[in-house]
Amino acid sequence: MNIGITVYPTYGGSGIVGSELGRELANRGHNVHFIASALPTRLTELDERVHFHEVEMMSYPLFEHQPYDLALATKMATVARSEKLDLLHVHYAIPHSISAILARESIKQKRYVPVITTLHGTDITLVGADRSYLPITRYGLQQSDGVTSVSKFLKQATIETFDFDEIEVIPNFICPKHYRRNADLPLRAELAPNGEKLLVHVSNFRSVKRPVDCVEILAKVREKDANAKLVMVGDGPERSACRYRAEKLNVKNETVFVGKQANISDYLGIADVFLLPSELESFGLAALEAQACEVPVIATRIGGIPEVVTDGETGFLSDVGDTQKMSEDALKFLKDEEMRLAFGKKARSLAVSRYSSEQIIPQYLRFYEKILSLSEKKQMQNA
Ligand code: GMT
Repeated sequence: MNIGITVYPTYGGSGIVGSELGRELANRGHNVHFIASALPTRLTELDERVHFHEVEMMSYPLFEHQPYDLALATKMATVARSEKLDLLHVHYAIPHSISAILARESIKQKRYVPVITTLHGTDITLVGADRSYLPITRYGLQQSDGVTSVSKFLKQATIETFDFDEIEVIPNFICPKHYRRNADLPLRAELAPNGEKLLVHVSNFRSVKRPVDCVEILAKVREKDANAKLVMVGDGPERSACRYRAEKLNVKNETVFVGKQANISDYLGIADVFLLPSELESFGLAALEAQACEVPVIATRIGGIPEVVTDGETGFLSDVGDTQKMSEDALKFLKDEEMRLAFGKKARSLAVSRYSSEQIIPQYLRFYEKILSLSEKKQMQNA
């Protein structure tokens, strides 16, 4: 197949999933055309099957705000025709599904290119649910040829907010070869030179991730185990609030901010416990990546997290903001190595058996085939 994929290239889980999906599809012999404003961060290499088409923006004094959605639609239509795309698969509804529908409609006399929209989370739960975007998001869902969501929770949230239920749940995935335990890396010696225990958090430091709670958890853990350290991977708006809290709680020297990293799997591969105290999470990709690296997860019992983290088996779940319980749960792992290892093994085995790319990519391919055959039938009826 010739597949067009659009993602937000630099920020957030939806871009990661879309990019990894493209790479996996190319590995299986498909031609993948990324259409985005910049090269997606996880897409470091292009080859004969992975192409990148940059959305060009014309700057014009009349445009106070550049109409990116229209430039994207134009690029999608151009690429769809020149590369004979079979379908356009967009990640994150706003504005990608609207641009794709516009592209499809603008060229449909020559070639009908079905649009598949994958919902990731805040496109439904925050942005899409806001009154200013709700009607256009609903239109995007209704007009897409196929819609998928990354969790059962997100499907249900979409039904409730948009009264739209034609959604196939296809969960996020990991490559088990890439995400694996690697505790002997020199990185471990660098971050824990005196055998410290490492609590690791990975996110884009938006307030919805509650990264400050990680610092609270560390401070509470250190009251009982002075050997614990916190490694904060990523960057974003809450980073300075985290630093400030670390200073206030006297754990500044034990909280290491390593910023954005390309090699997330290295940090997860050496972690002892992973922290994800989010306020909202439709899936929690970082928790899945951690589990694939045999790292037990301390997270909140919200959104799609309970679909990914099995409370009492692969980690422990708490109410949002309950840093006391989260710190007690983290301590259980730090104190009992046998238990930590057992949870880690179970976490890896569930991650691989339910969410490996070997399981999930065929689900996308079957969905593509279903949508292509349905839209072919529709075209024949309309002809
Ligand atoms: O929260 C983010 O990091 C950004 C956001 C996105 O769409 O880029 O992430 C969402 O999609 C991820 C991949 O499907 C999910 O793992 C995250 O749970 C989800 N974030 C939220 O629901 C807050």
